[in-house]
Amino acid sequence: MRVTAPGEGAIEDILPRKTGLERPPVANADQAVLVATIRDPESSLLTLDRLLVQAIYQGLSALICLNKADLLAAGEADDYLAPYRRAGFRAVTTSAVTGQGVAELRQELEDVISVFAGESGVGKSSLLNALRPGLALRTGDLGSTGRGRHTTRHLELLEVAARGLVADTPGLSLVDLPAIAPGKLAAYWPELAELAPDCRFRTCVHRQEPGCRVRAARATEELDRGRYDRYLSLLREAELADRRY
Ligand SMILES: Nc1nc2c(ncn2[C@@H]2O[C@H](COP(=O)(O)OP(=O)(O)OP(=O)(O)O)[C@@H](O)[C@H]2O)c(=O)[nH]1
Ligand SMILES: [Mg+2]
Ligand SMILES: [Zn+2]
Repeated sequence: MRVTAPGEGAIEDILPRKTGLERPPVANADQAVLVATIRDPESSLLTLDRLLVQAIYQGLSALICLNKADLLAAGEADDYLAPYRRAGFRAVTTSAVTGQGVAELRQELEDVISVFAGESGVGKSSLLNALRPGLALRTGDLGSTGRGRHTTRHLELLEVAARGLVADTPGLSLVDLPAIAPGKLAAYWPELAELAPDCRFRTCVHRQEPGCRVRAARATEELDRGRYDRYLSLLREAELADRRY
C-alpha cells in the first residue's frame, strides 16, 4: 500500500496467496491443528468433521489435537481418535495442564505454518502457552453454560517450535462448509474416498444407491458409523446449499 495523502492510501499490488482460510484469515498456512475435547466442554464431532473437510478443501494438512487429557479415563482418548487414525489422520493427545503430549505436539509444528482451530474453550491458547512458557496468552473460564467465552478475539502469529509459526485464533464454533458440490463431498472424507471406486455408480453419493461399497462397509462396521452418519448430515447441508444457487 502507498500512502497518497494523510490517512489515505492506494493498493498498488495484490500478491497471490498459497491458501486462504475464510475464517480465520490466515494466508499461507500449511497445516490446520484442530483442537477438540471430550469433556469441559464436550466439543462437537460434527464441528471437527466440518473443520477436517474445510482443511482438506483449503489444501492444508490436518492434525487432530485432543486436549484436556487430564480429564479423561485411561483408553478414552484412543477410543475417540481411533476412527480418525484409521482414516489416515494424524492425531495427538495433550493436556495443557499436565504437559502430556506437548513435546509431541511441538514436533508436529516444526517447519510449518499452522493455524489452531476449534470451539471456544477447548484450550487453544492454553496449549500455545504450554508450548512456549512465558507467552502468557489470555485464557478464559468456561462460563456458567460450560462452554468457552471466546477469550481470544484477534489473531496472532507466534513462534512456538523450531521454524514453526502458529496462529492462535478466536474459537470456531460455527464454520460454514465451503461450497462443495454434494457429489464431491465424499472426496474430502478419506475413508469414503478410498471405497468409492468400488461403488456400482460413479455418481454414487453413498446414501441409498444400489451396489454402494460405502454402505456395505458401514453395515459391517468396517467404516465408523459416527463418521458415516456425520457425512450424511453434511451431505444434506451441501444439497440444501446447492439448491439455493
Ligand atoms: N483441565 C484442563 N483444562 C484446560 C486444559 N487446557 C485448557 N484448559 C482450561 O480451559 C479453559 C479455556 O482455555 P483457553 O485456552 O482459553 O481456550 P481457547 O480454545 O483458547 O478458547 P477461545 O479463545 O475462547 O477460543 C481455561 O480455563 C483453561 O485453563 C487442559 O488440558 N486441561
Ligand atoms: Mg483462545
Ligand atoms: Zn457408494
